[in-house]
Amino acid sequence: MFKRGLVYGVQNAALQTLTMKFVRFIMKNAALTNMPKHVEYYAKFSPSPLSMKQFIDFGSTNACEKTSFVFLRQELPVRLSNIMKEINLLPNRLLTTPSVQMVQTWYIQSLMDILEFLDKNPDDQSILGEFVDTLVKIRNRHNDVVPTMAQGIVEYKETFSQDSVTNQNIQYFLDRFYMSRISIRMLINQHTLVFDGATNPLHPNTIGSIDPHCEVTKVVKDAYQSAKMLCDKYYLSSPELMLQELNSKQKKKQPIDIVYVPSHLYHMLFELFKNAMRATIEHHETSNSLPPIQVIVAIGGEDMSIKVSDRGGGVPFRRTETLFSYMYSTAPTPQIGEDTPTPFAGFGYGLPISRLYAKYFQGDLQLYSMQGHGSDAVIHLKALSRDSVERLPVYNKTALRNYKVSQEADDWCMPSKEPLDLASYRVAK
Ligand code: P4A
Repeated sequence: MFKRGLVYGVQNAALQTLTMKFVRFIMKNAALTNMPKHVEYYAKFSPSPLSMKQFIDFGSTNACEKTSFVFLRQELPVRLSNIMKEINLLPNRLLTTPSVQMVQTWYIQSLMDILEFLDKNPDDQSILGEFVDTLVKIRNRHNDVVPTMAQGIVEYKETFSQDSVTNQNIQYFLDRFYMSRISIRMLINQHTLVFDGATNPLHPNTIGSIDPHCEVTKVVKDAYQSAKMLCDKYYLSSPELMLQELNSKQKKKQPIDIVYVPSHLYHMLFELFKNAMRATIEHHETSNSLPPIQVIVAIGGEDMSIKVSDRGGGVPFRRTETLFSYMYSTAPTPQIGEDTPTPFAGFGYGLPISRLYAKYFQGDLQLYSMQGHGSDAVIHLKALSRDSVERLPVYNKTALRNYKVSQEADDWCMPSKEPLDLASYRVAK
């Protein structure tokens, strides 16, 4: 019995290895042979960035589902193909990991799904219905792209060195890849939300996912409350919120509002509050009072900015960049039973992806930390909707060149590990 089981186990393992090799071979060849034709064609087009005004016009009373359909069946293949070209430029050791191969097959499948609609009649109402169903299917297929890519990075890190060139290359690719994903999901969300017939009963005045009068402090309070709930759960206390609004541009005393996607703003603020709370609590472990988190919301002629300040002791200046690094913040998923840290903050890609959300409509997210004191995280967004235009990666010669950077010597000296004793050096000379 035992022997047969063992033999069977060995055969099974060998068979599995062989099957995996075969699957990878097929997937790699499928990716390399089936893809080029359509991808090559659509990657020659540049994506067309939309402005907030265009998003709103697509989704307003004069909204035309037909126009949106005709636009998307061209624009989605263009955005998918542009980024698929960049996936193909990843170093082979990363490109051939099962995770990245999986993501690549999702992109191929979704491209094929949309191309099915090329020869369909836009005046046929049932075609428009099928298109919405296809978009929903595509959105669901790509739900787990972020953790799957992260798994690919883990696998790659195990076999490759974590030098700064590798870090820069991964950073460059993932910033563009995730920005492309944010934009594709935005297009899909707008079409499916606007043309599903019903208005959102909770937010009757939103246009798809856009709120033409997004009250910033409401979102600040929501995000603070959610982070506070988590924080109370894990640490049994939480810092207070002090909120100040400075309205110099719009009518004074009126709440500040902008044309924006509330879910994007919430995502960024929730992340910043979790970080600020964690730093505050861990820095004041021994004292029995916590300094509050101070938030300032300000608007001027060009910018609407939100500053989240804490007195959590800050991080060394040298480390602020690593807080935004995909490579350095990718840890293997903790094994069950191991000493798992509290899943409160500091996991995964919170900061880098929040910064992408800010940049998506021409804003930014910056962290100014003073070690020994605390951190200021600032979200800068455009105050005017005409300045809020999608910021999209495009595949071209410049992008291609950025994937071909090689490991060359730095043009700045490395500090010596054991500094010369200058005094004795001079004597000796
Ligand atoms: N000090 N300041 C911050 C952190 C520390 C901080 C921190 C130890 C570091 C990592 C982390 C969460 C917090 C902050 C506000 C921020 C970011 C970092 O927005 O006070 O998780 C990765």
